[in-house]
Amino acid sequence: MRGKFITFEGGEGTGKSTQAAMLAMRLEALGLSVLLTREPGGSPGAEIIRHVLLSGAAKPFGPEAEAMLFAAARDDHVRCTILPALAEGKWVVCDRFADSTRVYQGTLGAVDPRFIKALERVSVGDLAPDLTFVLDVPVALGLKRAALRREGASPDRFEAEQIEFHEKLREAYLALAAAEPDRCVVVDASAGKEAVAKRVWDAANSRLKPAGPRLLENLAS
Ligand code: T5A
Repeated sequence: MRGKFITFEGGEGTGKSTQAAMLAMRLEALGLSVLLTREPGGSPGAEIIRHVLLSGAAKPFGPEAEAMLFAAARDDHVRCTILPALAEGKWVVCDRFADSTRVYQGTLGAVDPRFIKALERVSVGDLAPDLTFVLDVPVALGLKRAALRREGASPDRFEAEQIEFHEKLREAYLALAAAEPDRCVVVDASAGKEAVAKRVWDAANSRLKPAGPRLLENLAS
């Protein structure tokens, strides 16, 4: 049976990597087989493209070129990592996916939505997340957390954008989630890690009803 595909989205420092890892651990504790991955990256080819994108080397070529590079990375990631894992019945938990291109390059970068759609068709095909968490925090808090995570290193290509960029990013994610309520759940991620993880777990449980071998054993005993 095909596994489930869960993605985490949101602005900088909203806690996506943290919550993706915590959810993966909880699913594994049920006895499910889980793959934790991220974008840009998640496959050897895509990790090379990640380096080019986050260094800012592609910025001078404009948002269309960056969108193509994100799509090239995604194409490799989907084919080499995500689809094989889902076919093996694994649950795939992914830190960012196609919504990031819709929001960063589409809404913020003003790339033509038809171009974004065409790239998505080529790189993603029929694959769609079963559930997407949009983590939401006030911009100042997200940027503060992202700076803590960097531990003094310089901000990457997108963290270095102005505060207005991050405000628009937040609005764009909330609009995206409102447009697809069956797939997207907005989680207020300004509380502590454990409190946010509980909100994520409650939503994953009610939407996807994960039942791994250990849960079934417990119910039977
Ligand atoms: N991008 C990506 C595009 O433009 N288009 C695309 O198509 C794609 C896929 C990726 C960049 O590329 C852009 C978007 C991004 O700018 P990245 O390095 O992967 O770059 O950056 P982010 O995904 O933004 O990751 P961040 O690390 O900045 O943010 P996270 O993952 O949201 O936050 P996380 O979990 O690393 O937490 C940050 C810090 O906060 C702490 C953590 O311990 C950590 O120190 N923290 C909390 N502290 C208190 N309370 C909580 N609840 C906390 N949760 C986490």
